[in-house]
Amino acid sequence: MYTQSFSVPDGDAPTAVKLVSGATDNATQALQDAFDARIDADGRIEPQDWMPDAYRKTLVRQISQHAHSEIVGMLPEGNWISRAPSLKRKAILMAKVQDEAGHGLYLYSAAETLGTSRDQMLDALHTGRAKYSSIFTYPTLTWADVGVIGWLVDGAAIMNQIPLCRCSYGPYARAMVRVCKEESFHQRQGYEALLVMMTGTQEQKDMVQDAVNRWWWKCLAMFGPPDADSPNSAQGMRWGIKRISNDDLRQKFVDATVPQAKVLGVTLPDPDLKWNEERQHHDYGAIDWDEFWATVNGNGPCNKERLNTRVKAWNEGAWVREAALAHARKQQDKQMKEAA
Ligand code: BYC
Repeated sequence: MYTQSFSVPDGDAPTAVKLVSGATDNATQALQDAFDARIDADGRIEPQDWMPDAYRKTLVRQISQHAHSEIVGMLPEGNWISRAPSLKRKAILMAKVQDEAGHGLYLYSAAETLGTSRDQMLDALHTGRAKYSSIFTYPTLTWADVGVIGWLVDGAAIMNQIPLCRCSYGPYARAMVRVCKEESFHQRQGYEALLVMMTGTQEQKDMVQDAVNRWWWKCLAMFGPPDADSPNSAQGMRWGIKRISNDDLRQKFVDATVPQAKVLGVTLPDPDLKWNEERQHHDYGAIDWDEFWATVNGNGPCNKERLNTRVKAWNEGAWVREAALAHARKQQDKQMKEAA
């Protein structure tokens, strides 16, 4: 399994990329130099520190998309809470889906420290301007999908997110430490649920294999476009936001998952998947990037359904937000009166 001990080697940021400068005068140049020096020393940037606009913008983009992915990610699995096959599985699934809501909240809070309000971020999601992970635009057709999401989707998420615990922006890095601990549990519970199904009837085994067949390629695409087609990677890595490239993370995921699939007794649906002795990695087949981009651009099988569900939840929750604000105002007035 993927664990907290996953380590990221130092010094693999491409130094050929120059740090983007926001400096327009000497005073700003001094701030820029201090920022650059801290990044080069692998230090942390905190909310009160000066930072170039482009760094701030990139972080808001990535963290808010990440937050949106967490809360949209609650939906495919949430659909199965009422149909979980036992009380034990229902309790586990409810806890997991609740954890994802928590991850969204830590991440919105981290993004808010950059000066963008939660309302602004949610408005971008609800109006279709913001992205969220391509993986959550696919339907969960059977109970085995819930196990496979835990094993593969959360597994891919951990692979991508453990390096983010060392991201240069402090609030994001700190949020990711807790997120990764919880994701590790999510991944193990998914794998365990599948192990149990694989000791069951032939119908259950077929269900697991079918779910693996449908999710495998989507999980490989989750890591984002190939490095050569990834417009944000070089700068993100130079800033210490990303630590490992999309392709390298994808390769780590494939290499870690192949032995897990063997233990589980399923086949990964790729005839080109084989160990390459020379590279000391697995080779794998071609990912359908046209499908990936269609999904990212809002034309995946469940994009509309996911957004409609989020917008409905937001609208129906208006009275809760109003009541909470009214209560907070009342408490504040009471405290002011008592203090007077
Ligand atoms: N889906 O230059 P690139 C979870 C976009 S939560 C949609 O490589 P970057 C979980 C990308 O945003 C999973 N869009 O970008 C939750 C960019 O578009 P913009 C979410 C994608 O930022 C609940 C364009 O493609 N994890 O796992 O350097 C339950 C070019 O890409 C995707 C995170 O968000 C995608 N898959 O790298 C269970 C982790 N991939 O913004 C599980 C944090 C790429 O320029 N984010 N795009 O318009 C990251 O690590 C990075 O943002 C990415 C992309 C690796 C995703």
